[in-house]
Amino acid sequence: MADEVLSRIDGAVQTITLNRPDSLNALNEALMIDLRAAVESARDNAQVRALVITGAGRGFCAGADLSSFDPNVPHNDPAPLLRQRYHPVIEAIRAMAKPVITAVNGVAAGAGMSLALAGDVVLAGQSASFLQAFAKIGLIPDAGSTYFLPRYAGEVRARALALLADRVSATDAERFGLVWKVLPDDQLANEAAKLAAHMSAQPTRAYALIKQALNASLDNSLSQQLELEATLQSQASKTQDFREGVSAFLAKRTPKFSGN
Ligand code: T3D
Repeated sequence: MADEVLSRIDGAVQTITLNRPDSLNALNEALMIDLRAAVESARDNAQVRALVITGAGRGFCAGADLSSFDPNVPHNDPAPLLRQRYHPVIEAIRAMAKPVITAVNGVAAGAGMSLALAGDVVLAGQSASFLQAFAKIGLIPDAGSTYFLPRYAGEVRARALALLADRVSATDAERFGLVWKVLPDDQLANEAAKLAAHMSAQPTRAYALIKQALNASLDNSLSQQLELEATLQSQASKTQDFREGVSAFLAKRTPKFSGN
């Protein structure tokens, strides 16, 4: 069987490529199992200090694979599948103590859009598009879309995107706050690799603590968030990279961060 997910490590960067191009990288069970394993290996490998997730071919990910659904047979309850296969991937990306870049090379639909939005930095090729496909087939947004959309795009856009299920261009997605940068298609892979290489040489422990603070931010009061910042800053200030950052600043040289 073809590898549903490709994974390679260059230096301190792991790149995971969804690899079912004929179906725009639709998420079947084998792909989800492999994706979870690849994401968890990136999380657990101390050598890896940045992760890129992208798609093979002209799509990023078309969401759940609909080809095995039989409209004449009651559909298996999706809740266990979501809990076992989708949630661990989305949660691992968000909680990972290293930066995750999603390089959206084509259409990101349904849970594929959720996966794209789970990244810490979302890059998109000019011809990429985003689609909350769920309502078109009588489902609701899952895999985190109802969490990400109002937080990133605001309530008004979240509701319209989810309910109307219109396909949105990369440029509009950037305008809505769903994408950090739109790049020419032929530069996306290189720019994602360059950004990942840069981020993999930054203070990884501080990055992890920044993610922790931002992950908690919108659920906290100001007082709670101030307290969390103080606690996490205390941890950041004990890292080798903090010492290195200040030493480099004072010596007017470029810091060399070890990630510790
Ligand atoms: O029970 C559970 O699993 C619950 C979980 C749900 C999570 C979800 O993600 S639900 C949402 C599922 N996804 C969709 O509804 C999207 C379906 N796809 C589309 O709407 C369109 O394909 C796109 C808008 C994504 C792209 O359109 P276009 O015109 O660029 O491409 P296309 O021609 O429609 O698709 C190209 C091929 O990919 C085509 O195959 P073919 O005809 O060349 O053999 C198409 O069937 C296949 N494909 C696209 N999406 C899926 C898919 N095959 C299986 N599953 C798909 N989701």
